[in-house]
Amino acid sequence: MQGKIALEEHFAIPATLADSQVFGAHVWDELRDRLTDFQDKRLRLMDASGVEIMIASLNAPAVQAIFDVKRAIEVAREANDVLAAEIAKRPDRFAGFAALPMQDPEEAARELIRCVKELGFVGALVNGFSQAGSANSARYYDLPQYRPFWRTVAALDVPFYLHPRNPLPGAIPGYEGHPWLMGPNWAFHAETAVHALRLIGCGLFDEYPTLQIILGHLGEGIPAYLWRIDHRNDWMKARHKYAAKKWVADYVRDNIVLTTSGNFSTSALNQAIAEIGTNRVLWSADYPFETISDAAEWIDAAPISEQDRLKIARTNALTLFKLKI
Ligand code: GRE
Ligand code: ZN
Repeated sequence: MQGKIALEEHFAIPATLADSQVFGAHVWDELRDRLTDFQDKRLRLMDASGVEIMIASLNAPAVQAIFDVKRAIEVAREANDVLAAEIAKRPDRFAGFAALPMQDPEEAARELIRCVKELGFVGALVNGFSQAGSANSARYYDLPQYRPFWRTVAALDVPFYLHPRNPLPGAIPGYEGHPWLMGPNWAFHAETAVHALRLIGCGLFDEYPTLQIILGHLGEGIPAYLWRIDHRNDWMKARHKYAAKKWVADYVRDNIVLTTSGNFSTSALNQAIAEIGTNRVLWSADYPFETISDAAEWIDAAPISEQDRLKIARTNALTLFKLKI
């Protein structure tokens, strides 16, 4: 179909480019070119697969891994300015997610306001926890110091994409000696699912019930475990031990939105739809780490109704981001 909207699609600036090299060293010449290009190959690949609009975001872990807080603030601002300049060349084809220096919640809120109000961005994309002050620190956004930041996100009424990053080296002993388990093979999903569940459990969505968190890769595994999480939360009628008031599934269905980025599995799509509903599943590719045509050919042929295909590949995004096209 034509008119698709894609929303987990990345670019890099010189200061963040090297972060992606480990994920594609064997195809680095091509990957590097794709990460830094906007107006040439990216647009041609979008045209070839019926993608009308790409909501672009910085690569990973990028700003989240810059533990010099001042530098993290500078790099986020620079990346957002580069993105705004590229969008300005083709506002009919590109939109933007803000990179945010979450190391400093006040600065992150300020930068998000600038990006939404001055640059016209449609939300934020953040690569998991932030290292702040030292390499082995990990700040997760359920921590109390982030509540004012979330108040800003809720007031701006824009979605927040929680994108994967790897856990810190040595943080999970079970991964040692098995580097193939890192990154998109496994660790990205486990890490991001835990972060999303922390946000749910801390009561954030009781305080800001309209907040919308986007998860890629068809939910980072959460749809497959939704029943079991709440089953065990209620085991033998023991009250759940998190601060939030409702069931985890209630928050997932009210406050979480999923994309198909990098997970072109029809059974995973069907499970996501069954658990969360067709209004909360959005098509995406995960360019340039995935191939846009693979994602497009898959959704174009997926055994779902034409009405659901249109929602997943286009109209759910128009609604979520209030796009006027
Ligand atoms: C991503 O951004 O989702 C990503 C990477 C690196 C490898 C694979 C991948 O940043 O999906
Ligand atoms: Zn991605």
